[in-house]
Amino acid sequence: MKKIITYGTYDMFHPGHLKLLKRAKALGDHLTVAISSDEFNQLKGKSSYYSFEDRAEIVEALTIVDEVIREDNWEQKVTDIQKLNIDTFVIGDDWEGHFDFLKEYCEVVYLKRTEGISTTKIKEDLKETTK
Ligand code: C2G
Repeated sequence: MKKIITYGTYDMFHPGHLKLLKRAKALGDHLTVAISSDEFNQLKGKSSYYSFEDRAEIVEALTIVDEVIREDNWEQKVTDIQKLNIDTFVIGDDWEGHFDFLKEYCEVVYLKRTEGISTTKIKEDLKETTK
């Protein structure tokens, strides 16, 4: 069984998130998604609209997702990959090159980001329409 892992905040779940997860799952048989905790989001300089619990519940409900874990820090990826016997680490190409160090432990794949959509853009567009 080929195991895939990916990491992210996944706030205000949108088509860009879904397209990433679908392509990640298509690379293997089992997909684990590590959802950034609220505390880790602060470290990332991000504040999410929904709590960790709500963001994790939405992603966990997807049939293409087999497992959800917490992402609490930058350092846990290596131990996650070893502990979970991960074959492939996947993330959007906005992170191109940032996680090449994981190539020592598993395959690393950067998938093209879906253009024109982001949680930030959704918030900005909504602000415009409600003016
Ligand atoms: N994504 C995408 N297309 C978009 C928006 C996001 O493909 N239009 C992808 C990102 O590249 C990422 C995933 O969806 O792979 C989740 O995006 P975010 O929730 O923004 O995650 P991020 O803040 O990038 O967290 O340790 C890694 C970090 O936790 C990644």
